[in-house]
Amino acid sequence: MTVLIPILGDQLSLGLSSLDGADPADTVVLMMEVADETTYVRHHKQKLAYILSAMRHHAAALSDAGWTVDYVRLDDPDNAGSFTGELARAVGRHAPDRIVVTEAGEWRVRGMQDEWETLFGIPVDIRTDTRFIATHADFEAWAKDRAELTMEWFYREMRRRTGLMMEGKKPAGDRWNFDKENRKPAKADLLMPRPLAFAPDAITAEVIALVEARFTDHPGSLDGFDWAVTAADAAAQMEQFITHALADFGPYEDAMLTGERHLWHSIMSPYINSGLLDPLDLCARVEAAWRAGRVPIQSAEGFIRQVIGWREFMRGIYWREGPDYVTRNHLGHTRQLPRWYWTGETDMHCLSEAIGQTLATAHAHHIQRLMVTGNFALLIGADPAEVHRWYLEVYLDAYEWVELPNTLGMSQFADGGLVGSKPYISSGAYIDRMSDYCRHCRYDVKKRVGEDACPFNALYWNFIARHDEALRGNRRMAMPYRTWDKQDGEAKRATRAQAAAFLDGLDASGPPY
Ligand code: FAD
Ligand code: DLZ
Ligand code: SF4
Repeated sequence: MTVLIPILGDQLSLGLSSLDGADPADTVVLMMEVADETTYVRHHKQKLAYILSAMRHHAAALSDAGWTVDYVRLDDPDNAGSFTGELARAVGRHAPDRIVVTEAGEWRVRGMQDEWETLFGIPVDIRTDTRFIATHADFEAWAKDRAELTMEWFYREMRRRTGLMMEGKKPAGDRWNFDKENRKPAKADLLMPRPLAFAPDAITAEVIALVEARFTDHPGSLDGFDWAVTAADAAAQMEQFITHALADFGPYEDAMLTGERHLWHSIMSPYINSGLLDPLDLCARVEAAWRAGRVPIQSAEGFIRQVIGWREFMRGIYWREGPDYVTRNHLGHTRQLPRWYWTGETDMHCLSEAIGQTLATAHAHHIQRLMVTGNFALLIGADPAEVHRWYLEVYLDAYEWVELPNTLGMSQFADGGLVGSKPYISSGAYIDRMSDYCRHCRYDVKKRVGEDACPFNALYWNFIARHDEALRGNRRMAMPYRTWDKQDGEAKRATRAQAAAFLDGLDASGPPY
């Protein structure tokens, strides 16, 4: 009797549910590098190098733990190029009696898994991914009778369920949320904590050469690749964050600074999304740091809310809304993104910083994604499907289950308010308040019209005017509509003309391929 256990590139956890109860003596673990996964979007080169290297290191860790691993490399001449094709070859090689697999993270691959039983004529046991707190059924049970899905209520459920930051039935510190103490702008600080940098070992160097040679038309640069690619190194990065950055995570969560890529963020998303770190273990360590008096409550609570609140909530929305979620376009936006989204070459400093760092490292922090690149894409009326593809391509942590609801829902309002009750839009004033970007920019953030006026300003009011019908009734949009209504006809006309001229001149030409 042989059991075949395929492990996908974002399932790199030794405690994966498909391995539960398996006997190494009669199990073959299958890992597959396949062309379809490396090209279903043009992933950033660092994302490809990270996943392939982490997969190869994980295969070694599984072997060390006593498992028999059948590993198919991308450059294997017989590689079938797809999960299903490679599974067919593995069924031929090993003649398994059954297949056991942990459910895939996204609809596209889940659809393949559902076909395997019929295709191969053997039982396929598709198991729940126990690395998440809420199962699909749990989320459905929570969501089904609610008029609105509010993350905060879901988050409280997750707190109760995990016991994280709880004192019996009450939240630690007697409050569920300490955000009032957060959201401060930051000043340049020479003592700012830095994440660890991991020099590529021989396996990573080999993968980097493969990616460099084979994926020349993918965005991003491989220079300076310094991601952790093993569970041990990811754990060291976690300790670095908890020891040096977590204390100030809360206060500076929304801050942005020129040249500072990480600030007090954890950079944990690549590792928890691919399986090198366990999100609950990470949260338990964060809570322990607070209980030991090493970090303030607003930082520990703020961090845990992102992981057991937002992360789980986004996954719940993704699976509940179904495979058609990706086609939503509530505001009817159709514009292509400017080509400089793939080069960073724009004189808008905030955008050149956020995009430049993205191309250099395959990472940007949340406010850069939401209030710089996302905000701009929404204000110019970019096609949400294209915006979604861009985010899925360029970030190391991007898998559709988490990227899509963040992009299409939270950032582009394309689901009409399911994830966010109002569009996340702002003029230049917000960026000026939360960053030093405007001080380094050729545009004047205080101006709305004129050659040197910050483009965000006219675009913001143009968006408000353009979407009057869709948004005026939204009570959270009452304030901007009141302000717009108070402006005289000439000011309105000049603002809209400024926005129209900017949009006309925008190099809205889409990706360079
Ligand atoms: P930290 O600021 O240190 O936060 C801690 C952890 O909380 C993160 O590691 C992450 O796991 C979790 N988290 C925080 N915010 C969110 C959120 N909104 N949704 C889900 N998890 C969250 N996150 C991804 O993991 N993958 C994506 O593809 C992704 N795409 C995004 C696209 C857009 C348009 C936006 C606005 C956000 C996106 N996010 C995505 C959420 C968030 O920006 C990243 O999780 C975060 O920037 C990762 O950096 P960090 O690990 O330093 O996060
Ligand atoms: C993202 C990715 C890439 C680029 N390559 C592979 C691969 O070659 N083999 C693999 O098993 N997984 C890869 N992945 C991650 C998968 O796309 C991910 O596991 C699915 O999206 C899960 O639904
Ligand atoms: Fe961005 Fe406008 Fe500030 Fe320039 S002035 S950095 S374009 S917000």
